Amino acid sequence: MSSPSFAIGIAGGTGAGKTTVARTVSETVGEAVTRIPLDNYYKDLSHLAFEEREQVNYDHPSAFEWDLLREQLEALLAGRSIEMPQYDFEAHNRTDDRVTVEPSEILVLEGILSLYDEEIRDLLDLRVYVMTDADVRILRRIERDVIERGRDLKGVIDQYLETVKPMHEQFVAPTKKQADVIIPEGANRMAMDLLIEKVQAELPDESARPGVDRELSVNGQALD
Ligand code: UZR
Ligand code: MG
Repeated sequence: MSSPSFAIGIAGGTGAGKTTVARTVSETVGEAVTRIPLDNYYKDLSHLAFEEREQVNYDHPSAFEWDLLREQLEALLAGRSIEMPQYDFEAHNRTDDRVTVEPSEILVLEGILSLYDEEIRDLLDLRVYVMTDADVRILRRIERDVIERGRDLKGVIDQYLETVKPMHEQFVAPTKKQADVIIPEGANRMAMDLLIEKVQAELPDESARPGVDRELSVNGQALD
């Protein structure tokens, strides 16, 4: 990779559709896109017992290791590979594995507080906030936590009211003002088309852009 990366931040409440937006960009554009889930930067809580880890407020900015995220984002932007931590939601903890992530043309940082930290924001070229109604978000959260992650419904509801909702209002929702673009209802088709078009325009390889007619030059000399 020769030219510097283009970094996108995708923030928004739990269940807003951030992961779907990031995944759609990544699947459509392909290898040039590297996804950086903010979840992987939850602090290592190995020193706590499982019962204690269950009580941690994961929606508060203090739950994240911002310095590590900043350092690794800077490394990727400078063209260096990183050893990215991995997170286990069942265990509420960082795992022992690290995954080597190579620098790439497009970096997509995705997570509730992606636009929260000023220094992280400064590293981003495009700041996106995904805005979805709270009722839709809690229904998606129930579906994910209860059906996919096997948590009990009462626990999910209590956690939502005790921490997820107040922290969203205090820390996540205000970052909307930091966004360049607000996408309603998650991965809506037109917003995705526009975002993907922008990403493709940032790719250094002309041939990767749709609509560029490579037949118009001979030996690098334009024919027009
Ligand atoms: P998204 N989260 C957990 O449920 N368990 C953990 O161990 C770590 C995080 C939740 C976190 C937040 N809050 O609301 C959500 N809680 O993951 C953010 N409680 O992820 O944006 O994909 O919903
Ligand atoms: Mg997600």
